[in-house]
Parts: sequence; structure tokens; C-alpha cells
Amino acid sequence: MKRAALFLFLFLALVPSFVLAQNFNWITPNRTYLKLYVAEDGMYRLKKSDFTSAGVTTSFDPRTAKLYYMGAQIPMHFQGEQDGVFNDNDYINFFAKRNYGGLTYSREQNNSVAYTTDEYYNQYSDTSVYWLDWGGSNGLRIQTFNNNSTIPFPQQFVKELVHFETDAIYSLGENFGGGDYRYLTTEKLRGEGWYWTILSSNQSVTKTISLPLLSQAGNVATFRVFAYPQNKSTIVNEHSLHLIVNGTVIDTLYSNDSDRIDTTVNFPASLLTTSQNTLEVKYIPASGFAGSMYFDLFEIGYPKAFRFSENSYRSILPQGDTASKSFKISGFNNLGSLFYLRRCKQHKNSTIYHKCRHSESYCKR
Ligand SMILES: [Ca+2]
Ligand SMILES: [Ca+2]
Ligand SMILES: [Ca+2]
Repeated sequence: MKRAALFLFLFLALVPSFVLAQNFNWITPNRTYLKLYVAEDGMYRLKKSDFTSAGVTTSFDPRTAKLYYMGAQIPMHFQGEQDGVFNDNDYINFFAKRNYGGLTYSREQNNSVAYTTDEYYNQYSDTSVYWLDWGGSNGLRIQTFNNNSTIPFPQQFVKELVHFETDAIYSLGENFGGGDYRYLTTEKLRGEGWYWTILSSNQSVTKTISLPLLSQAGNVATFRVFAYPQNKSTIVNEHSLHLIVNGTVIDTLYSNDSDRIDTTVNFPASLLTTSQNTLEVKYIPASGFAGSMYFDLFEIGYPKAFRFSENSYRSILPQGDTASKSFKISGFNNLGSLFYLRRCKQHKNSTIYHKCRHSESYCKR
């Protein structure tokens, strides 16, 4: 299985949320499946040789091929399936995601839910498993739509999230010293989990990032941070985090006692540049208090232009709007890497297939 070198995936409602209840009844014992490991989000391609090298016969009707993830069948594209024969040049394209941590409960001592987080990392594995099955009824396929829309996409950018998180130290959860044995609960206690570091007075976490696709059309960027106090005092709002973008403090977040900070704030995208940006989170406790916080992650959201970078473009469009909209992705200019064929308009009673540049509305002869 090869990850497609060039990919474009824009999905509205095509890809369901992967927060699925696991269905354990999909599998048939003693049946042969092709098991696929995926550790990075992207568009993947399976060729006939991938089946034969795995020792799987390709004599099945390709229309009956089915792709499963976490017990549910998901749609895919099977190029060349229409003739019912898995030919040498036929292939499967499908979109797959790595294994994220997903929705996770943090609980009180009595097991009631204290709060929910959507974890970026899974504690056990980054790898997802997809299963390919064949035979029987036809499988789910990605639908092809021919839509002409005169309604422009409302903006010339999409919001892109950049996530920074390192799981380096483990906290057993909120603890206030002698006699506090709440960490003995077998469930994930409030405050428990993998953190990046512990921030004491005036300590920072800093990251640099370049944003070549930053769009000047969008004017709002976002800064999210998650941190959990390690201790507390009788002072009100004894913890504070300063969010700093390229030297400018965009906001100060306060926490009292052991209240977690899981906050997203807006800031002007004009503070960002397409080249190097320095992002910093600095902890400052109240005067006279030797405070500290477990620091988990920060996440930047910025307006990203509809433009290719290194002949690749990926984006997640806002969900919920199913109306057709038109937009143009610019910047694809590497003629040596044309990546799809489009059936051209009929010219003089002959159907011509040409390699197309994506920006052309139809092919030239
Ligand atoms: Ca075929
Ligand atoms: Ca973490
Ligand atoms: Ca306090």
C-alpha cells in the first residue's frame, strides 16, 4: 500500500466522524481479509500487486470489495471495477486516518464525569487498522457528483489547526497532598494524563512554525491551550498563563485553585507571518505563591489560503453546509507531476482524454 504522493481531500459530509461506537459483529471468523495499517492521515492507494504480494487472490468481483474501519463499512473508490474484473491497472483509493485518542472522560472520585477532552494522541497506538473484504453484495463507494455552482465559497481561506503536544510526563491526577488518595481510582481522575512539562514561575513552552499558506484574507487566528494546576493557594486566580505570538501578549488566562485551563482565544491573524513565527506560553503565578501547572498542549488555528504547497493541498472544510460552492485552488504549476486525467469535452465527435491542469475548467486540445 502506498500513500499517494499527491493528494487533495476536501470533505464536507463524505467522511463520517470517527467517534464511532465500535461494532464487534462485523467480522466473520475463518474468513480471509486484507489488513491495512495506517499511521498517518491521507489518501491511500491499493494496487493489484498489493493483493498478490499479500497472498490474496484477485479473482473476486471488484464491485463486492468492502472497506471496514472500527466495525463499520466506509466508502472507497475502486477504479476500473465496472467490468467486474480486477485488472492489472485497476486500483483502490481510500481516505484513512491514524488512530487519534478521541473523546476521553476525566472523572471525579465517585466516577461522575468531571470533563471531556478530545485527545490528539492515543495512549496505546498511533496506528489505525482498516480491513478489506470481498464477495457477496456490492460495497460502499464514494459517490461522484457533477455539480455546477455559481455560489462562491464564502471566503478565500479555510481554518487550519496546527497542534503542538508532547506526552513526556504522567500525572496521576489532581492531588493536594496528605490524605488525598483520589488517584487510587481506576478511572482517569480529573487532571490525570500525559503532559508535556511542569511550568513553574516564569517558565515557558515555545515553538516556532512557518506558515507559508497563511492567508491575508482571513483576519482571525486562534490560540488554544490546555493546562492543569499542580497546586493551589488561598489567593484568588493564583495561576496565569500568558499567550505570546511573535513577542505580543495576546491574552492572559487565569485559573483559581485547581481549575483547568482549556481555552481558545482569538487574536489578529496579522500578528502571524508566512515565514517564522514564535509561539510561547508562559506561566506566572501570583506574587509570593510557588505555583506550578502541568502543561499539556497548544493549538494554533490560522486562515489558510486555497493554494498548493509543494504540489500538495489538504483541507477540512467546515461541516454542516451541504450546498454546492465553488472555489479555486491556485498554485499548481508543476507540469511534470500532473496527477489526474479528466475526460475532456467532446470535440468534433471524438472523445479526447488529456492531462489537465487543475485550474483549467476544461481541457484544451
Ligand atoms: Ca476492471
Ligand atoms: Ca497530553
Ligand atoms: Ca485559590
